[in-house]
Amino acid sequence: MPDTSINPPVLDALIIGAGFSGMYQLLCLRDRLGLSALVLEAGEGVGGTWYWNRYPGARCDSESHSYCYSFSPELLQEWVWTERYPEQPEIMRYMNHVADRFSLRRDIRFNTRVTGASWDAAENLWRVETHAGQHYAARYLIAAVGCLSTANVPKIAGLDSFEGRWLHTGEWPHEGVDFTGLRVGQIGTGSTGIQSVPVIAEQAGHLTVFQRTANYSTPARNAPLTAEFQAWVKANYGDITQTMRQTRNGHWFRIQDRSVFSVSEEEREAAFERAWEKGGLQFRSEFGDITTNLEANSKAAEFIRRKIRETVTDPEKARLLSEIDHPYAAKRPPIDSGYFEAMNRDNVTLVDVKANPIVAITPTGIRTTAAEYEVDVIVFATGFDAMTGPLLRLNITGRDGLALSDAWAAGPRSYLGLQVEGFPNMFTVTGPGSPSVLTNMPVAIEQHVEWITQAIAHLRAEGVDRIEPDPQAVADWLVKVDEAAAETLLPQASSSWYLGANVPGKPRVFMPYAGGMAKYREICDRVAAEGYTGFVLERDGAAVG
Ligand code: N01
Repeated sequence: MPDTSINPPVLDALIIGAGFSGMYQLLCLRDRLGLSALVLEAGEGVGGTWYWNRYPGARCDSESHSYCYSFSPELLQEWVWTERYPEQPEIMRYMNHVADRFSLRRDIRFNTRVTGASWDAAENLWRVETHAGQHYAARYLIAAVGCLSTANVPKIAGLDSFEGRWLHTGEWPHEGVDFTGLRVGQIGTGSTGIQSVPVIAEQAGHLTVFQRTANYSTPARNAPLTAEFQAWVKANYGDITQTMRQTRNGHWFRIQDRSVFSVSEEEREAAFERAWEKGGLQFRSEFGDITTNLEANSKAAEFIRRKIRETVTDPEKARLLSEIDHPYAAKRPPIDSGYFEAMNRDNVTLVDVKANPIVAITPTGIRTTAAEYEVDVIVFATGFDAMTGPLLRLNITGRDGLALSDAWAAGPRSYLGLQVEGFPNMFTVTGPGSPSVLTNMPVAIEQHVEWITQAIAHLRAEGVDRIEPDPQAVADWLVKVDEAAAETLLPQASSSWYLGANVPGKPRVFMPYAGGMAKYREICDRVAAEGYTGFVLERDGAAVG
């Protein structure tokens, strides 16, 4: 029950998180709607996921000119990206620039971790508590906590007994870590692990990589941006932004319509080769059916496996790295800067923990069913309790004392990934059920933030005091999310975090909406244009409209 004995001033909106989502949500509600809005942020600074993910090699897999806000033409013109893929410090400089340029800091409370939020039905407001015992109250609660902000440290017996140091990539120390001469054990070979291996290997005395599931990766081909490209981007931002809003996954490149089987074997090979040389996530855009047709996918998959085998000189390492148990891009495809090449270093060992699982951390290392590996440092590149984890740890209680953890006991349920039944006036930015992690995130974030802003403006204009999804709309949307996933190969990767498979005990539900960003935008726009169909709007306890 909310503590109604404490009565802080009632704000129009409380936003949790000062990453890409929370910063833009603040700007929209405060500067465009003129509302009183405040952001509560656990970190000392802005940046969200990028604030915490400072691990060696941390770099964005989206290209820099597309991994930014598009709402301000002036900002697009004045900010200059220096590399094809921005490194974490460059993204942080950008986020800090945005915070200063739009005077956001004055309405962000840093070092403030939300520990509870509950709906006060009598007053129609959200009451929020922080780790320091502060109380806040607001008409609207907006969870802008990101999808990948709850570190997943596997519960391995003996971790407490480890005498060395252990770290998770998603909670990396700000002062950095000096691996010089040390024996490092890295667990995990997802997008993060694939980025960190080459950098740690350069510094460490020895790096032992513990691989559970082998992963496809294509070369990033990062490079400084030329003045010519920078000028081209500035001159064409209008078109680039337009394309990003129209494409399935919010990137600036289009996925070609043609089938893998519409060209001869030689042409296909040449196309894959060109894409490999070009580098980046664009590899999957060469043909339209790579992500939907298993046979078409197998052509791309085999090409990548062959490249791995050609790059990695040790036959056993090459086998372990290229025996991949899922279709290409059925898990989020990593891109790398020398991952497979790093495997050729004398100081890098690869351990197959699918065949011989890790059973314990000992005081001096990591023990599998086959052997013990002595290490000084353990790096957990083991990912996140993705999508639901960041929301569940807020301890949210909705209508009639319903805890979000109970509402989602069998998996996340939402309407459009924007609202949860039983949680009036609460919005989630890029929540489960929205395209979110399947897209270039800033595109998904801007769409959600703008939709929420427009919805709140509508509610205020119409004197509506509650909005909540209709149960039938939630049930129908869940079916649509399932159907959209089933039209792709995404559910076929049994170890995917999209399915919650990386966290023991987490319900296996395909969480993001795979129907594409452009289609999703259309659906959301239609819902708003038709008077917020699928939502229940109430004024003084009676349904409106
Ligand atoms: O996490 P992951 P990540 N024992 O969950 C392994 C985004 N990202 O941090 O596959 C042994 O993908 C696990 O094995 P398995 C991007 O969306 C973006 O790498 O579960 N191993 C896997 O190998 C990405 O998808 C950028 O069998 C264990 C690894 O740890 C998402 O973040 C850059 C284990 C975890 O891989 C998450 O990537 C980097 C255990 N107990 C990341 N538990 C950008 O460019 C887990 N693993 C924006």
